[in-house]
Amino acid sequence: MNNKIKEFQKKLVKLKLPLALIFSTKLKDPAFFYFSNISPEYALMLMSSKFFPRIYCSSLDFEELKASSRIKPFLQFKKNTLEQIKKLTKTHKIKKIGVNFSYLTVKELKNLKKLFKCKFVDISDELLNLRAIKTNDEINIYKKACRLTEQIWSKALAQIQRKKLNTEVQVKEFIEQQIKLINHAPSFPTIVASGKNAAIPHHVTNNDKLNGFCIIDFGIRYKGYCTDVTRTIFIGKPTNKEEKFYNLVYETKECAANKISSGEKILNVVKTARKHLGKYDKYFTHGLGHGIGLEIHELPNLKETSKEKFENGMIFTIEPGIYFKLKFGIRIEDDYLLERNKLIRLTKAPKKLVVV
Ligand SMILES: [Mn+2]
Repeated sequence: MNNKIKEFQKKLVKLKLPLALIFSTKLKDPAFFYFSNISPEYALMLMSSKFFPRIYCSSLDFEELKASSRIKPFLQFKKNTLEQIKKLTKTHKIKKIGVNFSYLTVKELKNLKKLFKCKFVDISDELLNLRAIKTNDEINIYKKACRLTEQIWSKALAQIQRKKLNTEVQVKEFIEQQIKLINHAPSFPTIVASGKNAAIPHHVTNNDKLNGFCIIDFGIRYKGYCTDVTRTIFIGKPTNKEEKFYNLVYETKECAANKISSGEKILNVVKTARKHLGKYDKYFTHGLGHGIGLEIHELPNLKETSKEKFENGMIFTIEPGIYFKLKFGIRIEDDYLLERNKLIRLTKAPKKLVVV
């Protein structure tokens, strides 16, 4: 992560920002964890464009986090810490300070403005762009996280096949229990949507009995990083037409994946996927995918309005779906890594519809 710190410092120089303050407060900025490997209750990271950063951490978890912090010096946050930093800005004639607007409350920013007589500049885009390109360490974490995610799914599927799990909520609870058993957490509340419910992309899992197409969308948080996969299976006997719809969604995912290379415009890939759906395009009502990382939705955003290009080191989902209101829905989502201009599928949704 030291390279990422250097890269960020270069961005600060470009922005003519000699100083950035990254806070871990109520809103827990993931950028704080990104650089330091810790997520304190209350702490401040002082990031200068020239010097290695330092952390001021409140006494609450100071001793515990001191050892695991990647960033040293690791100092105690005291009553006068902000005053001292203010003095520093005066001595060095600093007029502008970068802060992450996405992770400060309005009140926190207001208080900062009151104390410092400086201009505060939003650095949220720079931080997000930095995080979009994964380091080798992050890639290794992801490979493991995706393996664990697949194992959890295999266990859940086996239970569904044995008729041990018969309702949406039973599947959700089983998956989340298995995630806890290996000492991890779900990256978001598991979605299980079956029958008509599957036509609602973010349906709230309920007690309905599994029937027809069944969408299961879940992920785990492993060492801070989120996976996100969706499987669609069929309970009962699908018609030929229903099987064809599954194949169409699967092929759309493959078709998008085949188009991806470093330097390819994201919007072109989205257009290719939509074109593949043909007349069913209008039933595909959400984005094609999204970057994943410390947060479940990160850059790149696989949307038609995107102006970005795919780059090596990006980890993202591809998740086409079609939804027929009050009838059924299908979504297939895998996690991918673009590495050395090769697209690697980190999770593997089955090509053939799984029928239970
Ligand atoms: Mn997703």
